[in-house]
Amino acid sequence: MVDKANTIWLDGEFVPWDAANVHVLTHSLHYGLGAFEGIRAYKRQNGTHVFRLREHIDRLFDTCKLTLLAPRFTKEQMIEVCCETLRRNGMEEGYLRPMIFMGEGAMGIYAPNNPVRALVVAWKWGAYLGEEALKQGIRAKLSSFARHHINVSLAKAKMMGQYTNSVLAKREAKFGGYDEAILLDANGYVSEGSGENIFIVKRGVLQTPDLSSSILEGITRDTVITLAREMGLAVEETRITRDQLWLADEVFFTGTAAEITPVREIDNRPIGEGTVGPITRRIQERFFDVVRGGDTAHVEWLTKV
Ligand code: PPE
Repeated sequence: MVDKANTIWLDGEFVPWDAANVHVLTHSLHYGLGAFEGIRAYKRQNGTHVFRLREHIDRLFDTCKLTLLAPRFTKEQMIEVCCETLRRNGMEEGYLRPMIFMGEGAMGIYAPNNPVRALVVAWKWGAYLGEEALKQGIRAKLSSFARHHINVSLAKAKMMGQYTNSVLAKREAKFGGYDEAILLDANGYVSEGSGENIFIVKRGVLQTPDLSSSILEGITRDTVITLAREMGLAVEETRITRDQLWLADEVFFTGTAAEITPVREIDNRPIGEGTVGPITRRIQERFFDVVRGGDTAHVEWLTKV
């Protein structure tokens, strides 16, 4: 359950948490067209900072561009609203969820004159897959659901309706007793988790699916590629097959919510030793140092609240 905070920003004003409601004829509720983001703010020694806020808002507007939605607020306004939402709720750490969606008015698929609405809500979100998952790693399952083909949907959009694919895959994995799903793309290559990008480590080299595949262009993925290269590790953006995944020395997920979550088993096959691998551990430590620790090598990624 999400703990209630004080206030939510809806269409330009802050309203009490319980008053932030939308009508049942909200177009996006029926048809799923809408853009959203997930952003984390961390408490650092010198105060709360939002991690890579600019890049997340850029992606929010990219999703709007891809889906032909015209937000009524600018990027600068959305950035300020994100910070203000944290301030007004007195949150030192939290998860921000901006959303641009189609409101009520006409029904039917087209409905071009329905208002384009906007919200930003913040809540406290601990480790996405649990504290234990960060420390010990998780058990994942290849999904029977394929990731959207690049021309079936919009892989580079963080679009609301697209997430039924993720929800179906996640529920299938959980009902089967696993922690998370890994989806292959429509051609059979490894794509991503239900809400995470995926990396494998083989003979000391990191590999992750390339951007022309059906993956979301994850901001944590980019963070990890940057940090890994700075640490002297080789990173390849490439196609990965199912058997390469099973035979990897290490596997981990990346995402704003999931942060760096090690994967210790896939389809009942232990990954490496079946524990968290040494490179995964190093990357995880560096990541947490950069987002909430004392590492100041990437202050350009931090927005002070
Ligand atoms: N792939 C998918 C499908 C995805 O949803 C996410 C984020 C990522 C990759 C990683 O992207 P990034 O956060 O930029 O590194 N998933 C968000 C939603 C999770 C949820 O359950 O809601 C997130 O991590 O915030």
